Amino acid sequence: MNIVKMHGLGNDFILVDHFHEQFSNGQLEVDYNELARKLCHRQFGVGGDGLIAVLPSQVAEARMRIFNTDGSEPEMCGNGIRCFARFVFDKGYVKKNPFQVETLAGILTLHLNIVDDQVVGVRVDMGEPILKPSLIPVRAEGEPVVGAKLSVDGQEFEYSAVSMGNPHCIIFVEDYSTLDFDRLGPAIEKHPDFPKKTNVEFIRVDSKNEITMKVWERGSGPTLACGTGACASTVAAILNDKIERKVTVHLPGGDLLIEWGEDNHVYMTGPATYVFKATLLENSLS
Ligand code: ZDP
Repeated sequence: MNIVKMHGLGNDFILVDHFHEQFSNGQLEVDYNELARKLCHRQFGVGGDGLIAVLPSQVAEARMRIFNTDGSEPEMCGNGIRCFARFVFDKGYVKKNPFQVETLAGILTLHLNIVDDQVVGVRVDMGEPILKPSLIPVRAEGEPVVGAKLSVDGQEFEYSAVSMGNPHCIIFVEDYSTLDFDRLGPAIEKHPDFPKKTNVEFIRVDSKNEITMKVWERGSGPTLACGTGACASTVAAILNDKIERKVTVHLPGGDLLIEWGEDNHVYMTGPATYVFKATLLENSLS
């Protein structure tokens, strides 16, 4: 099996190219959940924050499926879809620009920024944020969910909840040095108020156009960046009247440009980088 390793701001993915694979009964017989668990492992596998399956689509130019390191399948992945876009374009599977990609969060439109035949960045129309509690999903009153209360091990936190196809719990912090990230991240991820679990973002507002974010991802733990998380955090900070509609989000792995447009769509712009391509040996994962 051939794989390609890519990353978006240090959020790293293993891409498995099944664009031209033969389907039986319309279904490809690959256990991606199992493959993700094995390949993403940083000691026993290749290492990655997620596995991306590159697939053909009936309704868009290509279809992306994304899997977390624990094998679960989220609806969407912001950093992953930029890597996916660069890959399918460079492979010649997609010749249009902009073009559309099918995901579990719907069909998204992507625009490649090409300089000297090279994809130097991707702008993704991430669609409209989902603010209805039952759809995020979160057990909370009111819409949007802003300033809601969460009790974790007897400690109370105020949070905002936003879905970008996948759920996010956003908490404002002023000082990261006093944040018990490794304990709170997994505790909030699995908090019963989030029936499908949640990604957790701790954000600091630096100015009207700048926020800093530290993320604990559902199903993958701490990562260097999260595209959907940066979008959800921007929306949450705007709903809390803390920032303007176009901001730079500083993540441990670098910066993303996020804009919540007047058309209610969230736009994310950032890089997609190759690391290597490789062939897995037949007995390598048994
Ligand atoms: O929702 C989830 O379970 C996430 N772990 C999916 C991955 C999100 C990602 N970090 C992103 O950039 O949006 C890849």
